[in-house]
Amino acid sequence: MKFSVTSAVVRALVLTMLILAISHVGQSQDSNWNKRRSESSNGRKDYGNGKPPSHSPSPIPSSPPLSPPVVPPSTPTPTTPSGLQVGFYKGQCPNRLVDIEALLTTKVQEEFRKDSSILPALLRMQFHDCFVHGCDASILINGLSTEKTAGPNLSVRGYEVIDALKVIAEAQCPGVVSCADIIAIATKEVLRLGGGPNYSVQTGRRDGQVSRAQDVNLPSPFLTVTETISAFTDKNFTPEEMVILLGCHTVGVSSCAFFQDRLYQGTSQFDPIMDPNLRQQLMPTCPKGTTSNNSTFLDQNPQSSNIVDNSFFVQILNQRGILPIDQALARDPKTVSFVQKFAQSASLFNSKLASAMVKMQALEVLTGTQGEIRKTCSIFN
Ligand code: HEM
Ligand SMILES: *[C@@H]1O[C@H](CO)[C@@H](O)[C@H](O)[C@H]1NC(C)=O
Ligand SMILES: *[C@@H]1O[C@H](CO)[C@@H](O)[C@H](O)[C@H]1NC(C)=O
Ligand SMILES: *[C@@H]1O[C@H](CO)[C@@H](O)[C@H](O)[C@H]1NC(C)=O
Ligand SMILES: CC(=O)N[C@H]1CO[C@H](CO)[C@@H](O)[C@@H]1O
Repeated sequence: MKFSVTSAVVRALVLTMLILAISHVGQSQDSNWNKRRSESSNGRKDYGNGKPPSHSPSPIPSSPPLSPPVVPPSTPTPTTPSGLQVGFYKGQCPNRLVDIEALLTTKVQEEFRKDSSILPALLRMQFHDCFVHGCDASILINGLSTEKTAGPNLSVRGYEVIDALKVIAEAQCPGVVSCADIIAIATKEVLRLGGGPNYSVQTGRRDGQVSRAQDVNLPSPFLTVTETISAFTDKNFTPEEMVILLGCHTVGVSSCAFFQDRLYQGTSQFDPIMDPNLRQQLMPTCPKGTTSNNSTFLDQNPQSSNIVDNSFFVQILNQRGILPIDQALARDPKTVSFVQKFAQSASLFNSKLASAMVKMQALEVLTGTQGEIRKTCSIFN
């Protein structure tokens, strides 16, 4: 069950993170992203014909081409069974008129305009946080053997965005807004900005006081569909909800290590059914027998690799999935009907994604007097 990357790959990737802190945008993690992005663009150049490679750090159009269905707002809402509610922070700041959630949302919009790759970064961070110890910001804690240091964290990015949001929260509303809620608010907003549903995000989470690398037991991309269903059932998700949540792979990238062996005959992972054009395109990006730090888009529709839409499902039906588990969803009888349904209906995917996100963001949350409100998101009080 445990997700393991060879130490060589881990070292290579970590080294890259350091080495690549050179390019355009200021922060190192963004620079790393830009590097990976331009590598991906090279991959894309091989794929498309005559399409110029994009070296723009923000290839997502600022107003997505889709008009996502708007989930009706439910402003003053009662507390849900999880203990969360919409608008928890209304009137909670010393200046009762301060709408802290709105201020945070505005900052998220600014950050997204600067670097739209915070969309996949935060989505993945939210998943990793919620699936380990619930959505309690335990993934943010710095330390020698905290969740952050576990293998699967490797490409989790976006920590600096959360820190910037926390600074705003503490300035306006000291000691009130949890880091767990900041992740949730930010993830909700980037999902909308990327073309996804506009749902009402619930708040009222408290921050956890435990973060241990040994607790990180996220599903590996090499599991079977049956094993993955079982991992999601453990968290109370149906197979359909699992398929929807894996639809978050409609944005973001994967490094070679997770799909390289599908390309080459003679490896145990060799995938003879993969779309031959995709294989041709990926082989130079991830040469056989190397541990390349290159990456490619999880959604191989070049028009929507960073847009939240249902094209990921169309791609996997066309044998153009990247991660082994993503491709497996479109082949396994337990999940293929869901994949077909979402491939056919963008609006169905959008509305079900909204509910699945609300559910994921409420996973094993701490509320009331549980946990704490961290002063600094990366350090326990
Ligand atoms: C069985 C469940 C899942 C597995 C095995 C899995 C695995 C992976 C892997 C291997 C990568 C590539 C990481 C890298 O190259 O370093 C990835 C990326 C990503 N995952 Fe998942 N994932 C799963 C579920 C989810 C869920 C539920 C979400 C969101 C709700 C999600 C969102 C993302 C995003 C957005 C990226 C791209 C990150 C980036 O571009 O920085 N994943 N995932
Ligand atoms: C990562 O790739 C770049 C080129 O894309 C290369 O210069 C760098 O040395 C690589 N890093 C590692 C650790 O392999
Ligand atoms: C998103 O939903 C909120 C209510 O939850 C609403 O106030 C806002 O106008 C909506 N935004 C867009 C762009 O539809
Ligand atoms: C990265 O990918 C590009 C093409 O997409 C390729 O030319 C280059 O050799 C790859 N780098 C490594 C280290 O595999
Ligand atoms: C950002 C971050 O903390 N990354 C850590 C992920 O885990 C590896 C070890 O597997 C650490 O070396 C990284 O620093």
